[in-house]
Amino acid sequence: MLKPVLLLILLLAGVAGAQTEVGGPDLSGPTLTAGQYNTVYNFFSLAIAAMGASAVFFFLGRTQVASRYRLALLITGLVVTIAGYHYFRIFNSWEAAYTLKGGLYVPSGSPFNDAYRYVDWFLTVPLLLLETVAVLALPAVQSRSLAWKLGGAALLMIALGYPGEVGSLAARPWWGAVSSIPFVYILYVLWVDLSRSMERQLPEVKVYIRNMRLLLLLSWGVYPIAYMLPLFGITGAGATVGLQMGYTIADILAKPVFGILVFTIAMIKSAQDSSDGTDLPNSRLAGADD
Ligand code: RET
Repeated sequence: MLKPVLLLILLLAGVAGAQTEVGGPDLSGPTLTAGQYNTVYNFFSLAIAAMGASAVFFFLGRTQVASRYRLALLITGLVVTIAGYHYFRIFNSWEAAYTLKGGLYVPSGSPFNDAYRYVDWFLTVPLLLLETVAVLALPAVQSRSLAWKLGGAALLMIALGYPGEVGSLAARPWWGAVSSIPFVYILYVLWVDLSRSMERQLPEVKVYIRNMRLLLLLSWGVYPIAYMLPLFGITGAGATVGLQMGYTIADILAKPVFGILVFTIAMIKSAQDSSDGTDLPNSRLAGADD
């Protein structure tokens, strides 16, 4: 499983690299008003604060839950740390991409590097799915199988979307279409496979798992829609600002807010485990025991 995925990623990296060298898209942005520039600036700043603060919360919060759920919180903490770092880089790139001239923000010639998002997704999207599987504390065999299916599909989805993002506009729908195959598969696994394993969860936890899936669908749905916008001629200052705001809101929902749901599930399940005496020292044992 791992080898074909790695080979495909290397191949796509080559395709994407070649495409950017032979004159990829024009990376210099449109001229912005001070209001437009500052709105994006403030949204990036908000994302850095949200990711940084939630990282502290999830790392410290690990001690509040039973040991079998600590892995889920560790992964959640890592996801927001990685995202915080990338938002810091995106923020710096945004600052460098514009200069103030006559009251307007004009492109400085240094391109705004939005590809940081893909680097971020490549690491955090599989981890988000692993954190979802980890907090369910299912039997070990079931957890492993779900983790491979979801993690592998997430890597493929991002790797297949990237060449369309950096390549020519004509190629974008094709890459978008192939990248949507693993996306649909992830949704299928979450709605069909996971529903089967949900039967053994507490009714209270079931509600949170449903909300978690719904939040995932709503926030993740933003990315393929945003990807398609340039194909409908939606470009220019308004589109740039709207897109960056949309991505930032979706990222905060998909990572820190999603993480809070994971934390809540871990708390409820920990309380239940200690009341019925099934709080075992590690998740592997707990899983095998279920
Ligand atoms: C791409 C390419 C076009 C088709 C599809 C895509 C899906 C992207 C997704 C990204 C999720 C990102 C998350 C980030 C969290 O901060 C790659 C845009 C389906 C679903 C969750």
